[in-house]
Amino acid sequence: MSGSAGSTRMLGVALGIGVLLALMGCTDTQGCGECQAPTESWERPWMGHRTPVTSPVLPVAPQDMVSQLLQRLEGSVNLEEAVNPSVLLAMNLAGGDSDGPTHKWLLQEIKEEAVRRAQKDMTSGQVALHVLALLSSCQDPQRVHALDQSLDLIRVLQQKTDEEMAKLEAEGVPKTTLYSVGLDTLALCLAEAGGAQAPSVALAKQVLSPESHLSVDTQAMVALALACVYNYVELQDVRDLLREALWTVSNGFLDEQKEGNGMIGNIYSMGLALQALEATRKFYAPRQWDCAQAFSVVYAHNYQQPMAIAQVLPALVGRSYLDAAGLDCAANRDLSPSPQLPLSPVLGTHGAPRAPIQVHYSITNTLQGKHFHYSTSVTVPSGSTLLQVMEVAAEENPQTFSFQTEQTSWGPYVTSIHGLAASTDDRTYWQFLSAGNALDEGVGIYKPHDGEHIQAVFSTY
Ligand code: B12
Repeated sequence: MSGSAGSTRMLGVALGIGVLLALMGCTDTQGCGECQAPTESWERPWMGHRTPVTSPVLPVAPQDMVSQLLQRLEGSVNLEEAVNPSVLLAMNLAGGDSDGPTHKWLLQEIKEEAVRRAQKDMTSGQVALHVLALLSSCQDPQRVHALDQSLDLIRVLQQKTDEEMAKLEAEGVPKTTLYSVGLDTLALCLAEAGGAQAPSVALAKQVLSPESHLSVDTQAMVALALACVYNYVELQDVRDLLREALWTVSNGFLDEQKEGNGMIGNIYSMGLALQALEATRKFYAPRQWDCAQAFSVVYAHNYQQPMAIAQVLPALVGRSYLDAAGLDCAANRDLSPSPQLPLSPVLGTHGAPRAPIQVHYSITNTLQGKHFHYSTSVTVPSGSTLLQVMEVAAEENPQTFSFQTEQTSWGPYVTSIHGLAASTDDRTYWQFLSAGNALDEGVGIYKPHDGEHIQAVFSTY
């Protein structure tokens, strides 16, 4: 193509985008989610009216980054492993090909898993994630058909949310976590089912309580839930409470972003924090969000874990989990990954043998039963994960350093060390620290450096 023909076409594309942006009502040219589709409202029988938040699939991040992450997400789907509803949710929000085989397989597995496990051994948050994944696939969660059975997943979610709330009211802590209660509330609200208002009030109170120190991830999930419920609530005092909580969370995030040069929490909380800031604009208005600064932090990171990608991708296309129920499933999806796109190389798996490093590893329990503290030093090839360090320690001294893991959506989760198991009833877990600071990655991906001291400390949450 000649230079002038090429630049004419480029100009045409730019003008086309300009017209599109103008039609969308975009207010600036920063390209990070300023654009909102025209909204409409309709009557709801159970809670007044709501305004849908159906923003368009407008790639606000560079298109090739979105396509690459989407491709990585689809590539992570493994027929041998448990399905992850967050992956389907993100694929739908980011405009992945809903007719593709991966998408169809995921949807079918999610329905089957719901029918098989929802009433047995799923937590409320897991049920909520299944509801969100189904809603984003234009499926009715009240009628999930699979394995010759039919299940009302909303009813299950309402029951599990009631259990969370009963414990929260009686003991000040939910059955699982406030993060999950946020997910429950969001899913009930988006499904337009009853039961979202009471938990939203409890969550808003938690946000505003000076005693509760909620993580960025939890605050973000709670903000998404409250922003949804706010649209339905008519009682003035409830609206005021939700507005105050949303103002508090969103302004806290904006302050933290300013202090941290764009970072809110850590790199893995950015996905939900961006989603929350996108969904709560009216609660911090007239304050402006320097979204370009926050997005630049995310652009600089090469996300690999499917869960991390699943949480950040919606924000990169200007959407949030709040859009899960408002997707036009019949619309033409044009963001599906192009098969030719090269993926970044997986580093450090082959080539020259890696130099050995030494890692100091200790395990401590001063919380429960017989207290203990053991230390060791292990030598592993550089680039080894903490999990590999722990495996070498356990091989060398199984009596002391044996441990167990459980596969989760974020990778291997350490459930027990030296025979001492974490318990959801007691709210205990094995926490990992380096030089006294909690690691912000799990053992499956964290790579200690030479001479590093890693501590595993039995803790409460
Ligand atoms: C609640 C929570 C916890 C709780 C879980 C308690 C419980 N029984 O519910 C506690 C406090 C125990 C916890 C611990 C840790 N967590 Co945590 N956790 C979360 C949080 C806020 C919500 C997860 C959730 O409930 N999801 C909803 C449910 C329905 O989905 P689920 O798939 O069933 O969730 C399970 C897993 O997520 C698992 N889990 C929770 N955290 C982690 C961390 C890792 C590495 C793994 C493999 C699994 C795992 O527990 C959940 C409940 O069973 C997320 C935030 C987020 N953005 O996702 C961080 C998050 C997943 N945790 C994180 C981290 C780093 C940890 C720790 C490694 C911290 C540390 N330094 O020790 C430890 C895990 C150590 C270990 N033993 O292996 C990071 C993971 C980042 C990454 N790239 O790997 C996140 C994203 C927070 C962040 N922004 O840094 N966590």
